[in-house]
Amino acid sequence: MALSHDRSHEVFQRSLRYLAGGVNSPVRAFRAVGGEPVVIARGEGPYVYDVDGNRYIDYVCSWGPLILGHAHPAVVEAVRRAAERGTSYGAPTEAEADLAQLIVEAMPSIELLRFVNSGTEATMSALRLARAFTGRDKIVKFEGCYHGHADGLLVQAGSGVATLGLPDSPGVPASYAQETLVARFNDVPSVEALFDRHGDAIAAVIVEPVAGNMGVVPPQPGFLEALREITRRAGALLVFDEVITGFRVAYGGAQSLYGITPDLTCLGKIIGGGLPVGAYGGRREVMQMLAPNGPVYQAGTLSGNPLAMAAGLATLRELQSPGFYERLDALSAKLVESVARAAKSAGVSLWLNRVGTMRTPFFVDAPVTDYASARRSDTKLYARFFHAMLERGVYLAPSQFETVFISSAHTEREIADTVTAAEASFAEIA
Ligand code: KE4
Repeated sequence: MALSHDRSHEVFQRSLRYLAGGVNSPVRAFRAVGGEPVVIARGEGPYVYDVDGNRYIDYVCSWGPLILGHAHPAVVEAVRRAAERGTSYGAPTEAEADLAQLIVEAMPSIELLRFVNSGTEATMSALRLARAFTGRDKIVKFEGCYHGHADGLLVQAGSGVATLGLPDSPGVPASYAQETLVARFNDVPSVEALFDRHGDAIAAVIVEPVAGNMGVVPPQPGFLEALREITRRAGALLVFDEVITGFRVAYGGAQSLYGITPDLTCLGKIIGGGLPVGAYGGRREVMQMLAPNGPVYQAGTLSGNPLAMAAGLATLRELQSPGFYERLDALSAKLVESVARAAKSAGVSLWLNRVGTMRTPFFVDAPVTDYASARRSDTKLYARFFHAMLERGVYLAPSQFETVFISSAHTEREIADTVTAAEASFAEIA
């Protein structure tokens, strides 16, 4: 029996009157999968509930931050207690030092850091710093990788840009875009070619060490090592955008998982426990260039906000519990294997990429190792699968080119229910 979405429809129609596209971030509008978004009323553990009272097993997890699930008691209590003391001071607080210390202890490549309010601010600021430190202007990014919506980074980006098939965003002056060079993920020669041609003008290479915004694409053996060597040799900085992977693929992020030491790291999502946050940090000699120590300016009214710090601290403290990542990794592996089996028995071509609790089911019958291969996915079939699962109470990413997650609130029960829904959904769309 189809779920009722009457109230979602009513609320979304009202949103359309006041909000551009009815949303505050494009991917939420369901444009890539069709239909209207369900309007969420609340979350609890592994579930979200829409305004019609329908319950869904949530695999979007707010696009990554909610590694503990929705409304985790420790996070709610920490935010409540912080709010009761006041919500913002615009002055140093102890919580900022506490959270910064946890992050520095988790990621030794980060000797100093700065909190900001989003991943976009983190990457934008890190690249300004890299340009100042090297005295160079060009940046190398990878097609299909997304680093937020700062002007120079909206070039052949992933996530919502890929989802909506936007060539690149209008409004970015050609003079900015031309400072951004684009290579192919997992393709070392494409990086070497750019350095051969522009080497002494390249300030930094920015990369998602595990791509999450073309869907999940793991780094092939040697790829990250090559980026480290090429940048070191050329005097450019290696910037790891760990906004998704930080504290997600391991407590020490992808840099600990793959044993690579970047010069700068960008963080977000999990370190704010679901509240607005970003951070960037790295080598002391680079970070010392930041005002007030040095000439590179970056500021923010709500940076290091007490509520975000409280939620981040409560979250990271939970992540330190023994066996946290091992249990989650095993559950994620079981889910992927079961869904792959279900697709195979229904005769549906599926290529599943997974790194820990990051995964993407690509509707394609060949390996997905970069943006070009990801783009071969059947996005129309993905859209049908998305809605078939939604109607069976499973909330996936409303785009083929995104990552889905699990949280520590997900249990064998939710995995079993998801597999049952997937078996029926594959049968429906095959
Ligand atoms: P925010 O500015 O959205 O906090 O972070 C930008 C960002 C930077 N780097 C990486 C690797 C990211 O994945 C993101 C944002 N991720 C998207 C989802 N893939 C956020 C979801 C959205 O845009 O609504």
